[in-house]
This record gives sequence, C-alpha cells and structure tokens, in this order.
Amino acid sequence: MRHVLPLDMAKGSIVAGLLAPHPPHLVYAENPEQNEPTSEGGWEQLRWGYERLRQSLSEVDYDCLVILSPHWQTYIGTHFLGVENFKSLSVDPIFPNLFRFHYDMNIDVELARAIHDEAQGRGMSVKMMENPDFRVDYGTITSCHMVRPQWDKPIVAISSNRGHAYYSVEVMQEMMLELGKATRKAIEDSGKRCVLIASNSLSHRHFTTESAVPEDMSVEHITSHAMHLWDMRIIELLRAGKSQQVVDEMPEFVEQAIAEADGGALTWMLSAIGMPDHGAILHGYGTIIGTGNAIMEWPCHTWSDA
Ligand code: 2X7
Ligand code: FE2
Repeated sequence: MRHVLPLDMAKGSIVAGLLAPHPPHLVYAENPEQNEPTSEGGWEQLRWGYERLRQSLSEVDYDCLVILSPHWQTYIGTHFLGVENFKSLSVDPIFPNLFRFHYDMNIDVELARAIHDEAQGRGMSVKMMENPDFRVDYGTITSCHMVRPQWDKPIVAISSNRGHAYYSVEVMQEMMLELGKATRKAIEDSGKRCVLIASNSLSHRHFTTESAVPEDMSVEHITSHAMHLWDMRIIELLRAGKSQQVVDEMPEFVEQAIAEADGGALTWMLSAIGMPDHGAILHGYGTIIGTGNAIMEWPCHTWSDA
C-alpha cells in the first residue's frame, strides 16, 4: 500500500545522519545496568566521542531512530523489524564475556512498513520480520544504546541483505542507494523527524586473540598502518563533504581494509541524506581489537537545502 500525505501533515525529514559503530566493547566499558558483565572502563576516546554526539543531538527534536546493521544478515532481500516491542537477552556470539544485554526495544512499525512499501514499489526485494521471538542483533542494540541510552525513542531496524557476498560491492551499493532514496521518501511522507544510523566500523581487520583484561588499553592499537591510512582517508573525505567520492572508492576500501561498510549501512545513509557535499562532524575515532571506528554526524537539520 502506498502512503499518501494528508493535507494538514507537515513533511517529515531526516534531521541527522550518523556513523555510529557498534563493537560491544563500548557497552561493556560503559557498565549500563542492562549488561551483565562489568568492566573497569576502556575505549574512552570513542566513548567520549559518543558523549559529544549525544550532546549535539540533545538540542535536536526527533521522533525516531532508523538504523541499518551489518549484524542482522538476511540473504533474500532487505528485512524490517515488524513487531511493536522486542524484549530479550542478546548475547554476542564472539564476545559473550563482554555483552549479555537485556534489551526492551520499541519499534515504529508504521514507519518500518512505509519504508518497506516504498522500497517494494521501487522493485526491491523486502520483507517485514513479524516473529515476536526474533532476537535483535547486537549491532542494532549497541549503536542505539550508545546514541540514545534512555531507550525512549522508537526504532526502525533494517537488515543488511549481504548483496556484496552474493554479487559484488558494486551491486550492494546500487541496492543501498535505492534503499536510501526509498527511506527518505517514506520519512518525508510520514511527517516524522528521524535520525538515521549507519552502524559500522571502518577498517575491520581485527586481532584474533583477546588480552586477559579486555579493557587493557596498553594493547589496543590499529591492526596495521595500511588500515590507519584507509580510515584517515575516509574520515577526511567525509569531513570535506566528498560523500560521492567515498561511495566511488567503496569497492577498493572494502577489499583492502575489509571495511564493515560492506554491509551497505554507510552508503544507504549517505544516499538517504542526499549524498551531501556538506562536511560531516567527527566526534571521535578509536580502535577496538584493532578495528577502526569513527563517530560522525551529518547535522541535516542545519542545512538550508535539506
Ligand atoms: O562488531 C564488531 C565490530 N564491528 C568491530 C570490532 C569488534 C567487535 O565487534
Ligand atoms: Fe561489527
């Protein structure tokens, strides 16, 4: 069903786009009451970056978070969470020692369905995920928690269709560019104000062993100089407003830096906010078990042409 904007409804908008990485270490280091393991902190550069992001968003009025996570992997099309509430325990499969998180998440099913319908109308393969016992992935949970730890905003959660694995990064990108446009159109028609979250690390080559104390920062560093150079290149391009160039260089970035942008989140978000030539704000950068992570914000609500 296509959605028609009632005459008295204001046009919806994307008030901000975010790059908000999801290593579960960040939640572990914060010691929120929902997480069972406790820590002595760690990864402060990144956690202070999230603090600055939250401060920046605290002035912005919005209804909903819309997130795409590479850890919800669907192999036939793009899926959308389609149940009003999900409440369960999420255990990270690789780091059960760090992340056993009790979540209670409200979903904006109406908006999820509107994006689903808009994407379907554009020929995309999509599905509403309506199993109430479905376990939400830790990427979605971690990024949402770090952006909005109050858990007081409904969420639209979108899967990563792994098109790059079946086809190529180029095919995945084409699909994410279209999904971004569908997301923007559905949000505008909904009358809602949304924050979009691309949930991914940049370079993604990680260590294969963990230190005895996971939060021991004396052993934390980027895996290699090549990974550092790629991370800095992508950050500088985004800060300079060269989003189209980042999308153009994505195949090389994914191949050479094993970048987690392979899941499509960054391309989807940049497409939804109109492939801006406005520069992004860098709130923080840091490594987590050798991977590169940047926290960035595109404050679309301040752009006159948005
Ligand atoms: O999902 C992740 C990640 N993207 C990077 C580092 C460590 C753990 O989990
Ligand atoms: Fe990840």
